[in-house]
Amino acid sequence: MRVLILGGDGFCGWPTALHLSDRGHDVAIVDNLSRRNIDNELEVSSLTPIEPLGKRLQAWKDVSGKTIGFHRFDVAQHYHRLLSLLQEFKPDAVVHFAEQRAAPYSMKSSWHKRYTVNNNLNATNNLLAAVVEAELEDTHIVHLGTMGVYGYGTAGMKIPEGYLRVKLETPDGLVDQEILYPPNPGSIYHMTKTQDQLLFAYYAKNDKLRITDLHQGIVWGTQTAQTKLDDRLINRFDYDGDYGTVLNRFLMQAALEYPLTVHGTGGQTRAFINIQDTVRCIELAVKNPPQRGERVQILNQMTETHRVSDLAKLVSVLTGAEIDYVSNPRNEDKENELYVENRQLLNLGLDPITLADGLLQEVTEIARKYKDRCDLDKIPARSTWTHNQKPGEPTVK
Ligand code: NAD
Ligand code: USQ
Repeated sequence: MRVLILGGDGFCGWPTALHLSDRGHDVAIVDNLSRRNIDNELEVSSLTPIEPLGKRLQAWKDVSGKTIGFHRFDVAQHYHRLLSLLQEFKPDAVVHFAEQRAAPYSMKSSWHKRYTVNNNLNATNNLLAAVVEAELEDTHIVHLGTMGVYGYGTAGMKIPEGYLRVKLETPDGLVDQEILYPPNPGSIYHMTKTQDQLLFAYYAKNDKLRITDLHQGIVWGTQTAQTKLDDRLINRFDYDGDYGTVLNRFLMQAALEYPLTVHGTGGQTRAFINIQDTVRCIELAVKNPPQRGERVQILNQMTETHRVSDLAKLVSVLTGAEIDYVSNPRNEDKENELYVENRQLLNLGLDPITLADGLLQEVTEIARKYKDRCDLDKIPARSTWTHNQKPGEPTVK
């Protein structure tokens, strides 16, 4: 298959590009390197020493003999570049990662809110409009969405895969209907993903585009079978207060003997998936498109749920790290239960990696290896959701 990967230099996109290339697909990446520029803006870098994309691609050629193409442009702004690339490359699938993905970054200021909305919604709409204009009737669009579109409190109900069955009261009595699960985003970033869903639903209905939306949980881990093959292929590891996600942050903090920064009481329950399962799920999704004219295929891409305080205790037992309960910089429920349906990817053959599989140790070792690259000042989460909140500064250091 010819697969175009939008956002292929990022944390999920890079290992996906390698995985699909390894499986024999003809892969090309589009990326505007905005993520690397945001590192410059925040004055932070990946804990792991990632190479420039040109070096990464040369390393992959040296190791595998395979070539991955690269096109550097902004999907949200350069519509005609995207259109002509689609017309030339004629991809069987486009995997769309090219969005600003950090909730805290999206809440930093009015500029960051507007940037996130403009970037994410225009990237998605440009892709959909260009696939229609290029008349790529069979091209399958696979988008990386988020579990956060659902909100996390469901009063004990299992979150279905995208759609909710409801009964409509009509003059003829109750009528069954399926609707998109009511969106309930917890940040401007998550809100853009709920709006992406409407764009997908509309283009699937009006233009019969074939679309899969993967509602992914929090990704943890860093390396995959391919990124391990050569130091120059190493994947990024975000640890800072804006981009670092919770479990990777705890593992990195433990490696540095820095108290684990639990927000509030840590009663929030979230969905998780290891990066190696991310790339496998995307391959499964690419291979299993919906038919033209079908509704958007929505798959919950997560393998387990954990409460943040339980994760902190687990990492503490594993490593001896202290736990610090810091004031929560976010506006979110203090605690919630979370039950998630994820049968579709399991039925397609996903065999999940879990926290119990020994990988926590492997990630801690990577963090230990590169701990000298960490800037301790970048660890606290300082973006707050509202003006009157206090940032999550540690109480102990
Ligand atoms: P990332 O920021 O590491 O990667 C995104 C890539 O897209 C970057 O390389 C960036 O430069 C590029 N990009 C952004 N806007 C672009 C544009 N307008 N034009 C061209 N390139 C652009 O993020 P990630 O962690 O790899 O996440 C990828 C996707 O997966 C995101 O859409 C995110 O919402 C979703 N996701 C991530 C996680 C996670 O835990 N990392 C969890 C669930 C869902
Ligand atoms: N948290 C802490 N301490 C920390 C960091 C986070 O207690 O040091 C808490 C947060 O308050 C939150 C939870 O951990 O309750 C998760 O935070 P996170 O930063 O790990 O995840 P989130 O902001 O939800 O975003 C990440 C990715 C995003 C993706 C989302 C999937 O950055 O791209 O969409 O996970 S999900 O959470 O399922 O919506």
